Amino acid sequence: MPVLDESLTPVFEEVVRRNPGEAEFHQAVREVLESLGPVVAKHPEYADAEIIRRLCEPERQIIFRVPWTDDAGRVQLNRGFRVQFNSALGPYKGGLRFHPSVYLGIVKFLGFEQIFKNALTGMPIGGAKGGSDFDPKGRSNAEVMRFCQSFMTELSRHVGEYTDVPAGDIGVGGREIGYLFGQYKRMTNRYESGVLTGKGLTWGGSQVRTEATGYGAVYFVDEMLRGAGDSFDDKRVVVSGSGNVAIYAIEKAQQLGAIVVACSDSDGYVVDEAGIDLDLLKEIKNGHRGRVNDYAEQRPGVRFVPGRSIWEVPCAIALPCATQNELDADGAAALIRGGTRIVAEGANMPTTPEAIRALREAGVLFAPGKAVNAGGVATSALEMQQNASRDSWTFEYTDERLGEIMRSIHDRCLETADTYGKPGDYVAGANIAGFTQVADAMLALGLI
Ligand code: NDP
Ligand code: 2IT
Repeated sequence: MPVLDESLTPVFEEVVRRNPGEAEFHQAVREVLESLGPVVAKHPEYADAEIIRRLCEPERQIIFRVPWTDDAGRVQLNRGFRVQFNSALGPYKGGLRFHPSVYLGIVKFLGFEQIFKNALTGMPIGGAKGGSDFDPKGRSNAEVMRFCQSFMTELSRHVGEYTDVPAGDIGVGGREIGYLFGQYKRMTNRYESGVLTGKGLTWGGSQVRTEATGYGAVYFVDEMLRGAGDSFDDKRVVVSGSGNVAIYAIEKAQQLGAIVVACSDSDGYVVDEAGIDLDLLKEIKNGHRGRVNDYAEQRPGVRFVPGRSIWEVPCAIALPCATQNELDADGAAALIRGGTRIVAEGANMPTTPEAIRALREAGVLFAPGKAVNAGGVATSALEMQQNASRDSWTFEYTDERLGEIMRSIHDRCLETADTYGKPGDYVAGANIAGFTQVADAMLALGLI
């Protein structure tokens, strides 16, 4: 493991001691702290004000019971979370994840990452995350609705357009945001559009929000390629996952001339040497909530490989777009063997620390999720802007704004990395640029 700056070691040890058993949260904190050595050396005022220790402690953590009834009339029980991590830059902002693996440590890692990601967007939004261990798979629409209504019955006390603005994440898409918004509206008797983002286009949503994370990730990689005098044209690309982020990363990469040869879900991956047929994939995933295995069955010549790592498929560019720690040391070794030149994280923390180290040692250009996937939350902030002015922008205009934001995040990462003596290091650039912006706001706001 890279060593932490001497002054940051006790901070990290305190985080581990105060948050026992939360391995993903420890991992996310450590990754940021590893970048901050040159920052604390240059800015003693941060240490004097205990900025880093305060940043690692969420402002508020809410855990609640979510009872609901299934279609057979049986009582079901889940646990709900909202971690309001930092509001120095604006109202808390971040997604909700519904997945059986959700527990406090996952919500805290995601909320912590969100602080720096949101700062990088340059928009006035703080960091938060929430969710539940509810598993939407195999549940009817009516069950998902009853769950969402029960979840929002408690969450409504803690959110609001000036307080905390949730959105989607794994297992939470347009359907869930609709049920959540409906229940909030009913409980408050207010059509408060700005309380949630990712809304439908006919009731306050923004153009491009659905596509934003995947498109944004590809815009970011396009800038990385441009820096090397290269482009997506004819590049072999592998995208893990087949949900919201993956689908729109595939779409934009294909529009820019790439050949996306593989995607996956938690059952396995498919290889389609001719390039993924996105209409078919969308129909299966969005239309029927189906599996990539169904894709292989419906398309001649496509292989479904169950239970193995997608990273064994050779590619020039790998975009992990599924979930945390999905790309480990073995995956990194396979990518290096397959000739991969760029790994950019569409998901949050999909690459393990060991894998990141191996990739960088092999000279693979690596860009972290908090920069690469920031287009989703940035477009959420554009949705909030439209809601606040009761306006709605065209697809083209919103997409142009997204492109500008991604280019500016890319350049800011590289400029910051340069300033702190780490040229070309996207991880250091993203962590330091996000951190210093939040830290300066915290200093200005006094001891809060
Ligand atoms: P979706 O629920 O739409 O899709 C998730 C995809 O990842 C599915 O294909 C799913 O497969 C796969 N997946 C999820 N968990 C696992 C797992 N434990 N093992 C293997 N595969 C898994 O979610 P999103 O596309 O919205 O999110 C994907 C990633 O992007 C997450 O890390 C999320 O935090 C991040 N992100 C999302 C943003 C957004 O705007 N939606 C913004 C920024 C980041 P299966 O169906 O089998 O579960
Ligand atoms: O991880 C993320 O940035 C998201 N899931 C999107 C958050 C948002 O508020 O749009």
